[in-house]
Amino acid sequence: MKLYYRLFVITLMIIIVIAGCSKADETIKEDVPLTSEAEKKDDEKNQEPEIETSKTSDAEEQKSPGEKQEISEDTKKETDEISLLQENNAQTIPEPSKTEEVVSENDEFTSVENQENSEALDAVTLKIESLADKNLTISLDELKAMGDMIYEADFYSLNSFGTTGYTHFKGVNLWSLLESNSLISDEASKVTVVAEDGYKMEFTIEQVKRQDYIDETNPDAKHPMIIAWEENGEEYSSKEGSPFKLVVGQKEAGDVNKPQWVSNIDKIVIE
Ligand SMILES: Nc1nc2c(c(=O)[nH]1)N[C@H]1C(S)=C(S)[C@@H](COP(=O)(O)O)O[C@H]1N2
Ligand SMILES: [Mo]
Repeated sequence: MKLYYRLFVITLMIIIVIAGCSKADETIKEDVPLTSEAEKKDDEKNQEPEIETSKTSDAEEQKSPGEKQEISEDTKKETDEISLLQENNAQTIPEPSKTEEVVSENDEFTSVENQENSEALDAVTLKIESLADKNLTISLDELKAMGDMIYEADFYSLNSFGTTGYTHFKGVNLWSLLESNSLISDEASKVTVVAEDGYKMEFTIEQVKRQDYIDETNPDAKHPMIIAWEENGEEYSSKEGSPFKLVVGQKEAGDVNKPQWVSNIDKIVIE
């Protein structure tokens, strides 16, 4: 009887131990999926911006098929704008590291920081390349101080779809700028304005020299070609690329002048 009792007690203890273990197992099993689900949610959050932007570019792609060359130019510009935005977004993420402290602690962030700084420095200068290696880099502040050479007016625009508009621009008279810096040599025959996205417009010296571009809706207007840094009272932000735009009026009534407005100028080449 004593033996049976002992066996019974031992069996009971074994059962209790086993039951205890499986309970503990369940607790662990419950913990595991909880953690991974929390991680999943975090991952989803991190991916959200990516999903959104890829949707945007899909929408952009759907716009282009079957449209004319002019449209694909615009679409390209818009796509470039989106990728620029994406780049900016990518650069916005490490922004909390902008304080000196974090920068010196983390080499990776230091290089991002330096890149940002050099891009910002590049952006506020206008580069002019000319024959005979007479290259010039002018800062925005220097341009703003050019007194007489500064031109401000409402410019009429007509694009190839027939869309029209008026935009107020302030900038420097391009011909005066080139002349006063002796950048137009006798051999020079053309001026090419090149944008950061590769878009460019080529002009003859005579076209750049001309000071009486018209506005077919305003008989009083006589515009020079200008390099604008301000549009409708607001300066361009160098965060959105080079803050310079070439602006020109119309050669004659009906002249489609808007495509000639080269935005985000990278450089001006005289050859
Ligand atoms: N850098 C750059 N400038 C550009 C273009 C471009 O693709 N890249 N497109 C041109 C064309 S075809 C037009 S109609 C106008 C459009 O100007 P908006 O974007 O201000 O409407 O910009 C012109 N300047
Ligand atoms: Mo255009």
